[in-house]
Amino acid sequence: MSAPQKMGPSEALVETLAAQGVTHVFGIVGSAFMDALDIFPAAGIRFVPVAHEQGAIHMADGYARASGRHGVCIAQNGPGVTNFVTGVAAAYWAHSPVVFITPETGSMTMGLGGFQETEQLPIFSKITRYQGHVNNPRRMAEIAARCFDRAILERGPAQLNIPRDFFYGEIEATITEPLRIGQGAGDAAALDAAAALLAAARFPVILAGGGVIVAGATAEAVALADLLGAAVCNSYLHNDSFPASHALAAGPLGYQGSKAAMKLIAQADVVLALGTRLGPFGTLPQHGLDYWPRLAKIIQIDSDPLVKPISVGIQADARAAAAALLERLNARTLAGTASRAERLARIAAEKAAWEAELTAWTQERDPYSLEVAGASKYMHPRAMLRALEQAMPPESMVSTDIGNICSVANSYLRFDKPRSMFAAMSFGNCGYAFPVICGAKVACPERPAFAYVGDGAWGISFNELLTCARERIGVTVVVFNNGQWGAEKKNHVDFYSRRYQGVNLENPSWAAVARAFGCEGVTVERPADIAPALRDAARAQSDGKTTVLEMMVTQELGDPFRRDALSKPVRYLAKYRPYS
Ligand SMILES: Cc1ncc(C[n+]2csc(CCOP(=O)(O)OP(=O)(O)O)c2C)c(N)n1
Ligand SMILES: [Mg+2]
Repeated sequence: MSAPQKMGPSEALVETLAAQGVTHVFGIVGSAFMDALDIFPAAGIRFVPVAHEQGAIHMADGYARASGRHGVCIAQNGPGVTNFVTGVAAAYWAHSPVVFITPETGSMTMGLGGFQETEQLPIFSKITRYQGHVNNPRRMAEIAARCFDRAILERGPAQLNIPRDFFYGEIEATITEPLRIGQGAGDAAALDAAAALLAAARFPVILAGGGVIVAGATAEAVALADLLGAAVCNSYLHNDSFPASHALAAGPLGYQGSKAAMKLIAQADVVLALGTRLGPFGTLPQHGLDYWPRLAKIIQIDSDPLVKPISVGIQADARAAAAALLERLNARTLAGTASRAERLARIAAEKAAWEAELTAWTQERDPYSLEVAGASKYMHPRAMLRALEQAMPPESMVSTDIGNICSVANSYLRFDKPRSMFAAMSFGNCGYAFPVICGAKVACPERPAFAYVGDGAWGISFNELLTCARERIGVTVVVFNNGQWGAEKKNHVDFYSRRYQGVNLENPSWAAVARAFGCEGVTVERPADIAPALRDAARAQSDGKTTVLEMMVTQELGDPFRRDALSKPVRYLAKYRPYS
């Protein structure tokens, strides 16, 4: 902690950012925070100007998810700040430690309905882990530091709200060191009970979630799996929670996940859910498999409140808890040892079967898909996704958007390193993937970076090509051009007798659009052209050049996400009867 010193509130803010290790702040310039912005360079902070504030908050999210450090963004009071809303909600459900700084209308005019005024705390109250409001300029450093500390501690977004006149003046401020409080391994008695269950297990399975990534618990998860001879499933959209090349890695559960993972967890007598809140969408039946083992003992280790019925709950840091379990299990005889060889053979067989099925599954076979693909000269999405998987350079980071093809991609995304996959998580907003990968690339410039985006979602987000070109951020965007909002069209096909409304897209050449922005743009029509195009695009990244690979694909569609959430339409009024 520094001794109290005379400074301006802007200096107190910027000194706090520097003390918290901030090197990048995403945003759009605005008069409200110019006094602080002016001194960013002197504090070693690069301001990354973006095209839209939603891009800034998503970039901060991607930066945080890739680096494990804070992602930070700032905007003009009023409209700049309200443009953050969707991105804050997305970061909330992705458990990203972003700090978004929201200068507010001046304290002397607040409530008078002045220019760019809106109450900025209520808007974010349900999508933040912490909200700090600077109610007096003398508290700038204290409240700013608390936002940073709480974002890490509570694993989610923190808002720092500052009336714009409070950037000015003379104060005495103390700059504090970051406060990092370990969560520890959890309750000792619960750990004993968990160890007893695992020691008695005949068919233990580990479910590795996002908490493994956040806590840096990969090594402990691998050691536990090896000791127990347990298959390891990834929780939904966390395909980077366990090394995919490990013999015990079974792949992801959930929508468009791995049948091997689902068939294996269905056999479990004990599940160790490590670093996952067991959210409701993560274990929905898939591929016709209702795989969740209701009779199994469930041990859940997570820092979040618990969702599913469980046998033993441990609120803890995944790494510390896994280490504590290892210590206990190392000292015990494991009942599962007797059947270890047979279990490993079963795991290998299920994986091989799923791999063979995926290889053969080059296109969708439902009547709609056969009809539209038969008339098309373009690529089958699955064949394209397989080719992308095979061409993906090592150490790559991939962000995925919301859409049918992005969802099907789940089966074809494998990672050996944590902090590699950045899916739009439970908030599920189209337009997430591209700005998020830009932020991830800024955090990890040496890693190849790819965004998977449907053509509809691309329409929401392509404005950030401006940022890539202007700031020389080199990423590769793989745009799936199927000429439709496919995921929603699937519902029209399945439930509304193909009465299409607002789902067909007329696209420009997205490759030409990219070139007009000063980026590279390549149209790909054949799977054989994917590997060379991806290689060139990845190479261009090191020159700070972004490439859009426009994938021309058929309109076929994979299984929908929320079959459970729709019903066949029922109409009572005569004029609407044809619509049933
Ligand atoms: C911001 C936002 N608007 C609307 C939706 C509803 N929605 C979910 S998936 C989807 C279609 C996505 O289409 P596209 O990006 O082209 O991918 P495709 O399904 O064709 O692969 C839409 C509109 C959403 N999730 N987010
Ligand atoms: Mg589409």
